[in-house]
Amino acid sequence: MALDAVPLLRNEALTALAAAGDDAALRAWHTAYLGRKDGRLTGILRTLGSLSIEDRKTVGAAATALTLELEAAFEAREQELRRSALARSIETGRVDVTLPARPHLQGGLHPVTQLLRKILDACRSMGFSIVEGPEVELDYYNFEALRIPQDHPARDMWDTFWIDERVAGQTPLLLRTQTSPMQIRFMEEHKPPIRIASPGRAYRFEATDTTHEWMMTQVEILAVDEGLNMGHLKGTLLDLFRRLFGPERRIRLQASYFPFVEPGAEVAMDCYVCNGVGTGCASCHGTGWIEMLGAGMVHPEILENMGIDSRKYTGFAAGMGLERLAMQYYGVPDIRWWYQNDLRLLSQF
Ligand code: FA5
Repeated sequence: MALDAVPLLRNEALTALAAAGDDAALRAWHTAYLGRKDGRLTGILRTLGSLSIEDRKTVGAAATALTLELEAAFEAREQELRRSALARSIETGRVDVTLPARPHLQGGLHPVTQLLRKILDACRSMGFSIVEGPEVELDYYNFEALRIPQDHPARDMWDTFWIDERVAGQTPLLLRTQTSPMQIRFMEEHKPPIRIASPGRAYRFEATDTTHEWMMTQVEILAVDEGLNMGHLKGTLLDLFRRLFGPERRIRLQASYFPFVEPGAEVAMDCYVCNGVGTGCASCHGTGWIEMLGAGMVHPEILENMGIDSRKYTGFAAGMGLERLAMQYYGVPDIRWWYQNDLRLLSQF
């Protein structure tokens, strides 16, 4: 062994220690130079026996001194690395408590759903039960049982999405064009007194514009009992609209035609923007009135078909489209905006 082995090893070990940049490198360095089994210093101590007594003393003392020096240097380097790791983590994980909080985006109910809930709440408090029915419907319920037979011109009032599949032995399938089929489905199963409100989607094969969508939400109202007349229909609708649009609202019934009611009516409400004045009002296009829904007295033939004695019982029904109602309620000028899902619009409600 060369006598300068210890100083050479010292230089090499200290250079390598300065280059060890993390915990793993530090451990590897310790094993390589100070390891009890295969460490380089242990290697030098093992070969002392081959030296003269004089050299053995010198080299032995130098090796012992280097062991102490390297252990101390190791500890110092270890602490240095810990300090800089801590400083780094403080720097990168710094929290600025003075920053304004990020807004917490919260979802909300669609305005049409909000209005639907208001209407159903009002219906419930007037004694109506809520029932729902299928959106994929049989021609029988959507048309035939409502006195709209095949080839009847009144079918033109409802542009229909037809479904290719058929149920064996049944009339064709379609996407219901209105919620009125629920009148039939309910009267098949229940006898008077009847008071139901039936909400749900209805579909029409429609060219869309500012007031026409191909999908809409309707609420159907049906009441069948002894002695019901147009006065009850009018009173119910007036109460409903006053609850929604304010206690001073008035409504107007105009004769209209739906095959399943007699008499039938288009119901309008006085414009709540101009209070029915009309002149110059964009909301009601200067008429003072806003068309709200179709309604009428349930046709006696339908009651009889459902096994309800039409000499004893009478009924009224109404069907309203919520997207148009919501346009009035929230002051939105284009029906197509509801389902474009633009958050700039929807987040306002
Ligand atoms: C009917 O659907 C009848 N079932 C209403 C009825 C029920 C009459 C019970 C008598 C007794 P109508 O097609 O007019 O009627 O539609 C009713 C409402 O749905 C309209 O007043 C309108 O608010 C809405 N509506 C109709 N078509 C569309 C459409 N394409 N887009 C948006 N809303 C529509």
